[in-house]
Amino acid sequence: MSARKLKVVLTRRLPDAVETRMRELFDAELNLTDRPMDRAALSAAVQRAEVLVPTITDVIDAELIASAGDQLRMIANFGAGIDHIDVEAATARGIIVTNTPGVLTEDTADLAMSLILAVSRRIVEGAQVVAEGKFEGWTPTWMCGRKLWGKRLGIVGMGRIGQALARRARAFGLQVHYHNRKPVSDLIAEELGATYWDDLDQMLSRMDIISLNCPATPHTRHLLNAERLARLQPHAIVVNTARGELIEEAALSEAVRARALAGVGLDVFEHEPAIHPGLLNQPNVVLLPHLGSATLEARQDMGDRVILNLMTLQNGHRPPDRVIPAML
Ligand code: 8YV
Repeated sequence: MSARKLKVVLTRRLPDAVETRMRELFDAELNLTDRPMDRAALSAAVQRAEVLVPTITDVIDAELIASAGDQLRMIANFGAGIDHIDVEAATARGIIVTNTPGVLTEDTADLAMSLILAVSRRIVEGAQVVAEGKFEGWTPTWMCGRKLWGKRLGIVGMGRIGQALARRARAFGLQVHYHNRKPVSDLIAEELGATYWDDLDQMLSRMDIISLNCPATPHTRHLLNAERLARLQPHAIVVNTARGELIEEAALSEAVRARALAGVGLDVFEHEPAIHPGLLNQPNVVLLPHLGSATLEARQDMGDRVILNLMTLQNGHRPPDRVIPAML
């Protein structure tokens, strides 16, 4: 006999194939307008859903979790980062939290590498010159960026995405350095030719390129603050495809305008979707609208991961992608 279908509430539109499968397998309530749910709508959702499927645009804090009905069994996030969910509060109420790890690793690493290339080689600036009809022919000294080959890349956060970036960086001739809570295994360190720095400040002052690839937690908020930004070399560039909260955006804007930094590439912002005005319209700043996992394949795979977690719960098993407070 098939299990009773779980009542599932999706807060946003997901890819068609994912939504269709969810309708087949569960008692799934879709958000056909794709308008983000406001606080009242979210609060009503956690009072009727057995599983809530939120995204990064939903704030699932302790207060919202406290207002949930006893029927809420799981919060199955469509996305890897879970900094918008109070996992401790959920776990304390016996509500399972899951995410979608692994399936957006390669795409996010591609985007980090793209930003490194775009900033170093002035790709966006060059494309803009052409688009504006201002290209008047090649010159020996015009639009020179910086060579990647042989430079030092410092990766902050050597999890899945950090390692995937390191693999790409090696192919571009970059020397890989990293800071992490603990060193990676000898096998991975050898494969990546990666040098570990337990002291972030020491690493920052020696790198040509810094890439942020760690999760946002209370410990990593403003990890790059004014003091740390001042440690960077003036020719250094900073790339962030992780979470905006990792950087004190006002201080970054000041540093880039004061030429204390050579360039910046950001896919995420401290007060997303708002962007510090000082970062706008700067030739050495490349800004993207949170595109890390924005491929058709990754979004489908993320949906499949959510379905897997839902299905295992429905069948009475432990969902594979549970996030537990000790992991944070
Ligand atoms: C997702 C992301 O698209 O998965 C993540 O952590 O940052 C994004 O690339 C987003 O979180 C969807 O909820």
